[in-house]
Amino acid sequence: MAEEYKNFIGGEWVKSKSNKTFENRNPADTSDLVGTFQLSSRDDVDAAVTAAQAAFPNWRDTPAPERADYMYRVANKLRERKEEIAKLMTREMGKVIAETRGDMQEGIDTADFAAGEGRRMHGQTVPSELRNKAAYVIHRPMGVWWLITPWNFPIAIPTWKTFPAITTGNTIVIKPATDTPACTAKLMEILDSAGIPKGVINYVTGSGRIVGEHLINHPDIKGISFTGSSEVGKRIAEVTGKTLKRCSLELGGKNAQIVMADANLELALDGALWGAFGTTGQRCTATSRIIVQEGVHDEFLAELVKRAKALKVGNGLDESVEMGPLVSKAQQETVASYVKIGLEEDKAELVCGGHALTDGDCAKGFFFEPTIFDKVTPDMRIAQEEIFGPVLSILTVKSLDEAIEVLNGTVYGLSSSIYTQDVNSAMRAIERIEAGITYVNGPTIGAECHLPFGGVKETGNGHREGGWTAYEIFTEMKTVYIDYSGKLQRAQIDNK
Ligand code: UN1
Repeated sequence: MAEEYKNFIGGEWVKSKSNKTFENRNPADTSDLVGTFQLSSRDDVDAAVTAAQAAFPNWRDTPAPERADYMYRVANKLRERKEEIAKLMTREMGKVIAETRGDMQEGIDTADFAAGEGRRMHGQTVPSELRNKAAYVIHRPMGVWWLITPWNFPIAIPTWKTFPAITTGNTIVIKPATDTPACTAKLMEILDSAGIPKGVINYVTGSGRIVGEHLINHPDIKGISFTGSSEVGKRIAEVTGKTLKRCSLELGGKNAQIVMADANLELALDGALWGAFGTTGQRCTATSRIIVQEGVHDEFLAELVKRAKALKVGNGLDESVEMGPLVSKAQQETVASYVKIGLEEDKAELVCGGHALTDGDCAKGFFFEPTIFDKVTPDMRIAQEEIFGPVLSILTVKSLDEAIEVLNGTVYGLSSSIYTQDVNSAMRAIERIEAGITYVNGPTIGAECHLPFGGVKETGNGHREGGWTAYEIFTEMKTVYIDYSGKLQRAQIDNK
């Protein structure tokens, strides 16, 4: 009998008032039921916000270094439970065990970083124009934040949002994707066992439509942090635009790796394979386009296809497997539909993969072959739209200028990469690529948790979650002036 997971509200594990649950199954083997989860209603959401609101004043007034101390304990508990939760994550989400260990490690690193950051939370101190007057900036917590997290990084992304949000003194309600609620429940257990006061963290599961729309409009929610599709992000921005709630969005990507003719091809191949097929192509940062300079195209493609075909696809709990399933049937269908779209394009040529895997053990889940299209042109849908699966498009260009133009020619701008041994090409690309992240001689994936993470254009709305910038997102800045002259000093603008 699979475990029934409950909501976590006000420090208690409680059932939904709806009395309804939903199932979560292993995408590598759908006979494996990971658990049942609460199909929450608006009443549950309201209860979670009320609990978070009630916990806020005391948590806000707790010194930040004391709040950060909890993060040390959380980091240690994550370390202790790394293997157990990594295994659960592979069962829940499908990515291979080496990668779910990595996802846990990102959570651990994020906790370590939060623990240190709580002792900093720098505001600037600058001189005043006037004598006997001080001027500086402090960061104040805002209240209840609503965090909406995706399924592709079931621990790392919830930690990116939760740890800075609470270390800066906010309280939270988190709603994980319906495909990966179990890992977030484990994160709640860990935060709770680290002694975080009741009501600071609250967790509700269920449909985005029911839980989501209600929360965006909730008057007690002060900010919303969302990672997911550009379509949903735009809807959140529209609603929060009307109420002027803060919202931090990390949305789609159509990330590209440029391979210049002077590149170390061996390195570029390693990067392409890992960037495109790691996490079964289901990272926001995944490489979905290779922009290769003519001259090395044939050699590069032949070797890439050989390596992609050799990837071992299967259940990610098997340590020798290199690529797991897609997260769900719906995702598998989306990927298949994009292969069809690619095949219908005039010139695009399917050179590898293209099919769902249905033989042997793969019949139990949502597997798909590593897939490569060659002769893709920039206007094709497979070169423009986010697929979120193991489908890679190869585009050929003549020059660096053309490569950058093609790279920039989508609505997205999250991650990017250039392989070249020419420092001048690298520097020009760094300056001109429109993306939040550019790697030189590294794949588009693998961002480090202590640096700003996010993108430009339709990938986001200007915020960077990750690193020290996350601590700015979750706080209001207050500028403080202290006049210790003992008399009215008019500001310079008023007395010159
Ligand atoms: C994501 O793809 O949604 O940069 C996040 C990376 C990881 C995080 C990716 N650190 O690959």
